[in-house]
Amino acid sequence: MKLYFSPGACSLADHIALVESGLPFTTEHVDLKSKITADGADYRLINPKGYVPALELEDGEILTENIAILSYIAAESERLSPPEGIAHWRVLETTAYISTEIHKAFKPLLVPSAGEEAKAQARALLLRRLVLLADQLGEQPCLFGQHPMIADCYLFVMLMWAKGRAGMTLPPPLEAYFQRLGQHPSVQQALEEEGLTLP
Ligand SMILES: N[C@@H](CCC(=O)N[C@@H](CS)C(=O)NCC(=O)O)C(=O)O
Repeated sequence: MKLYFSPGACSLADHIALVESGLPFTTEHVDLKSKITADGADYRLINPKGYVPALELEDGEILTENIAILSYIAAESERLSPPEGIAHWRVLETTAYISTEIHKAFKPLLVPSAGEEAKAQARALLLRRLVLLADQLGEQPCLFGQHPMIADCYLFVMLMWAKGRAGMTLPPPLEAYFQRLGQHPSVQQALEEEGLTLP
């Protein structure tokens, strides 16, 4: 498998999940401005959506969208999500919440032309949505217990953005969670491979 990524982008969630899964994979950097890959290919011919992540499967199929890629990694590795039952759907439910309600809520904070009022509203909305995950986390090390699931891989990146790009102060349980996950070997490996340091 090959993950097309950009350092620190949401593709970092898939990168962490791949390391954590133990599955064999390679990565290829995509310049999101020029849409050219490290190998000099036109990324839009690989993924017409033009954004990362994209995962090239062993048979050459290209899979896109974080929720699909993370779910694929979990299914292939039989790790990172319970295989069946309500616990499986709870992990997917939280992964979808992170993608559609948290990831998308960053938009005004990433667009240079957005005004200060729009940015302040985005921070307030993000905080309200993150608080629900802090409540879900409670005293547990990870969202669903002892071990990271695909939702944790994604949430870690969103918290990294919240602290770094958005300059937000996290609710204390999420700050402690972020610090804990930041020390996790798979997270450290993915960060190192993308040349990143923690905010
Ligand atoms: N719906 C997509 C969104 C992916 C996305 O927002 N990718 C961003 C990086 S985090 C990107 O590549 N942006 C560059 C662009 O759209 O040109 C998913 O969940 O995978």
